[in-house]
Amino acid sequence: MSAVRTTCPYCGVGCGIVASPTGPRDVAIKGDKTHPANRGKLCSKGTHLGETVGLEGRLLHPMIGDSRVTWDMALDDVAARLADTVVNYGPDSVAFYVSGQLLTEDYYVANKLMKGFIGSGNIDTNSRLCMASAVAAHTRAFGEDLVPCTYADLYAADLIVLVGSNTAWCHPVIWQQIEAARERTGCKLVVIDPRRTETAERADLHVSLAPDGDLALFNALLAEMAGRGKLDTDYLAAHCEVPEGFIAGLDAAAHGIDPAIFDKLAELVAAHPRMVTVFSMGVNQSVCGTDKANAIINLHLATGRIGLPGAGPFSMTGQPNAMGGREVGGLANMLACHLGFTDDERAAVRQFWNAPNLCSGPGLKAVDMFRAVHDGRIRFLWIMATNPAVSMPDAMYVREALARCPNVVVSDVIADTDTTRFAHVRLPALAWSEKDGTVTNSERVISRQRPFFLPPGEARADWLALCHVAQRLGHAEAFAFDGPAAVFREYAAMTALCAERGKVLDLTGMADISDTAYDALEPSRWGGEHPLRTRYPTPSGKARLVAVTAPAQMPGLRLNTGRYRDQWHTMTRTGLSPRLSAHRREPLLEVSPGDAAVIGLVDGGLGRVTTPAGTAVFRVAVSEWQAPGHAFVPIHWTDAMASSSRTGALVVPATDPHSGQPGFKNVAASLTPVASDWRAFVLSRDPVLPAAPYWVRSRIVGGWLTEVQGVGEADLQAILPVGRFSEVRDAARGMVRTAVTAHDGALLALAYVTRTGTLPRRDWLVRQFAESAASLSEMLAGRPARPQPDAGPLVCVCHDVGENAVRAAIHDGSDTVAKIGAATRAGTNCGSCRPQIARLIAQEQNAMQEAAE
Ligand SMILES: Nc1nc2c(c(=O)[nH]1)N[C@H]1C(S)=C(S)[C@@H](COP(=O)(O)OP(=O)(O)OC[C@H]3O[C@@H](n4cnc5c(=O)[nH]c(N)nc54)[C@H](O)[C@@H]3O)O[C@H]1N2
Ligand SMILES: Nc1nc2c(c(=O)[nH]1)N[C@H]1C(S)=C(S)[C@@H](COP(=O)(O)OP(=O)(O)OC[C@H]3O[C@@H](n4cnc5c(=O)[nH]c(N)nc54)[C@H](O)[C@@H]3O)O[C@H]1N2
Ligand code: SF4
Ligand SMILES: [Mo]
Repeated sequence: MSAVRTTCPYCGVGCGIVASPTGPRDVAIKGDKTHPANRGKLCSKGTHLGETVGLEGRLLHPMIGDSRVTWDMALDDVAARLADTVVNYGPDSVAFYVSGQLLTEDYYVANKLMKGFIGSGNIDTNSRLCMASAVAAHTRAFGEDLVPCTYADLYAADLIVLVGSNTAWCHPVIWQQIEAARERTGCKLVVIDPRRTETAERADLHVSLAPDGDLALFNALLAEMAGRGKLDTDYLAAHCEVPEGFIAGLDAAAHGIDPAIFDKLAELVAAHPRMVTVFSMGVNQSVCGTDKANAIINLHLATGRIGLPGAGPFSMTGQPNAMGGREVGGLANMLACHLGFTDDERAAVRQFWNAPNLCSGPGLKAVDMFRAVHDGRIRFLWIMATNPAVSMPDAMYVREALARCPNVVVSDVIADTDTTRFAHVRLPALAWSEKDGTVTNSERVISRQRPFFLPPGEARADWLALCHVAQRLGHAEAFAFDGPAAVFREYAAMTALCAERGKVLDLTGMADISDTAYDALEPSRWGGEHPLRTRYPTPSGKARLVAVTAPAQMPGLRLNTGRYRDQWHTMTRTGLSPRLSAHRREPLLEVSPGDAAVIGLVDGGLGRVTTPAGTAVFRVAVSEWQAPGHAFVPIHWTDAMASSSRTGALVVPATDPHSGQPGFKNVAASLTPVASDWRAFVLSRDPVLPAAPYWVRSRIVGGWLTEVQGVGEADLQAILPVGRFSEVRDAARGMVRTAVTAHDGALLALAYVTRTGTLPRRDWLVRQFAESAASLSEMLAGRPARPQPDAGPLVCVCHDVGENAVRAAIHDGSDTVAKIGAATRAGTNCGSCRPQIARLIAQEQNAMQEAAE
């Protein structure tokens, strides 16, 4: 098969990819130079997609319980469960919980089935956990869920303010383009984040603030701009509704941060009218997330910094198709296509769909939906393309809810996830590389995801499984789509209902697109470059400033949660990649040195986090980058990958009153050290399951690396594979090292235990294990017999360059990231490690300077 142009399945940047299959499940991945989102660039996750498209762990057949069944049996069963539940308990006793990782076509069909034909508003999506506050803020300010910017604005701006966004890790291609713009134009960069991140480290100004301090900060900034005469009074008068006394009521002193930092920020903002404010989860995931987003939008409206090249508030989307889901109406509080639930809108939708049972109003939002499952109001739940047993707040409660629910259907690509464990029926979905449809990225560009592998086993498109159930429920005609293009045509035609009501979402130009034209569809943006400047889709035609009040600061230690550069969510895909797993092999509890000292946490030890919702254990990393009073843990680890490092178990289900979005980033917590008697790690071909209180596993070439820590006797023998055991012991230090080989001498496993000593270097052993290069005695020694150059911890995953090579190049005179790239190749492919290289340069230069003094 020749090269196929498709779109990356990870983040909302929506990078174009050229995929060239090289075997039945092998593919070479390149950035698509013609795609407007990335112009050929890819980050580490996109670059290494090839390592995640194998069939390992795939769900290949429909399953009822543990029995493989035919699609017909599974679909009959799902339809019967759904129909029975509706007959006995009414339409609101069933629900769909879907995902921003579905295609627009999947989403459209799911929404149509639930809201139009089953007759309940109970379809919500994991975008509730992600974008709901931005959606609510857009709707309050603009009258429609509209992102008023495009990536081009980032290159036209003189000042970029990143609020609650670790762009270098989470939207890396945007980050690379921001860095390029800074080099070209000298554009200034501000990062507002309680933590110092690799993004914050590279900024002209890092504003560290209290959790949820953004509201006070942006209100104060607006007052300060008013005081400095920087408001655009003409724009305000002509195009905005301003609440009585709003601006006069703001306090320029109540910003809650160091006054010198505030002054610097105010100077930058005052001096640069071409300003883009990018915001993501540090804003949205908060019990005041909608207000925070409106505080940002208020500043832009009042200074007229919107709808012009290089100016606007820019909500960056998380998932590849969170935007598509918002467009078709996948949130419980939208009806369809940017339409709400007024009589007029409902009548229009009823007519368009010819819907017999149009729902009467909004359904339950995610957190409330799982509450209703828990208390038995919802008795049928179909989960698609999301892993709520991990990613929902108060995940233990969510698990209880799933365990109690009499009918759980899960559509996934993976057979065994923390969520599929609760499923009565599992339906095998098509994965990226097989799926066929469209997604919309952060800048409203619709792109095609195209298949380049045949569906494995009996996997089927999600939209098709939905149609087959709809047909069994008696709605054959309304769900007779013969392909994704047919679904897309209907959706595009339906946007006429928005356009007729003065809204911007309008795809009617594509309502008649032929199958061939759909197949060949080039990336296309709806709404144009700047849909909002002089006319807003509100009744008055004006934008609305919204008066928002800063919350009181919460006392005590606060837990913040977020992402790592090379892992995606619950690791069902990135966790398969040895290269991506090398960046962070364990989930870290990051705490400030002061807090660590007081609590007794030591760097490299274990720490327990306890919140009102639950508890989890992580490896401690004492870090100057954490502000005192804040701790940070990653969201990615599940029960499939670790003994007890699930962050979802820690988050309380408090939500924003406007958006229903949970406050994932500001949770009261206490920390305690965890003592252990011994520490170990195991390299094995197949996963091992230690009976120890702490273990974490990660992918390596040719197997798994499992870190283990425990109390009492260290008995790892029982979990090692059957074979010939070779052993080295040192009783004094409680050291045991074991190698297990097969009869033909092939290495099966290595295990290293110590009670008081140190363990050998993992990275060297991981390489030997992959290549079976070193001798058995060298491996038991944990080092080569004759010393060899040591690469050190991996920096560049693409070109396999270690820290020591980078440091050596710095000593040889390479003093910029570009020069390091020329000398070592590090950072020259995906560029995700460039912030890390910059930090190594600064470190080495400091060290050299100190040595010279
Ligand atoms: N590598 C990687 N990339 C991803 C993803 C992934 O899983 N892995 N997921 C994708 C998805 S779905 C999403 S939603 C995006 C998320 O992308 P981001 O929003 O960039 O990611 P997070 O790490 O969740 O949070 C961003 C930052 O918010 C900060 N923050 C916490 N509280 C506050 C606060 O009160 N105020 C401010 N100003 N900042 C605060 C955190 O310290 C953190 O550094 O990433 C997308 N891209
Ligand atoms: N504590 C804390 N929790 C968080 C967050 C946080 O910052 N802190 N962030 C929240 C955010 S922003 C998000 S977006 C969520 C993400 O959380 P989830 O949506 O739960 O995360 P994923 O791991 O992406 O789950 C996607 C699932 O869908 C499957 N899948 C992939 N493609 C397809 C497909 O085409 N069809 C089907 N049927 N299945 C598919 C995958 O195998 C996987 O099991 O987590 C949220 N939870
Ligand atoms: S920035 Fe990375 S993860 Fe996001 S779409 Fe592009 S390649 Fe994929
Ligand atoms: Mo997200």
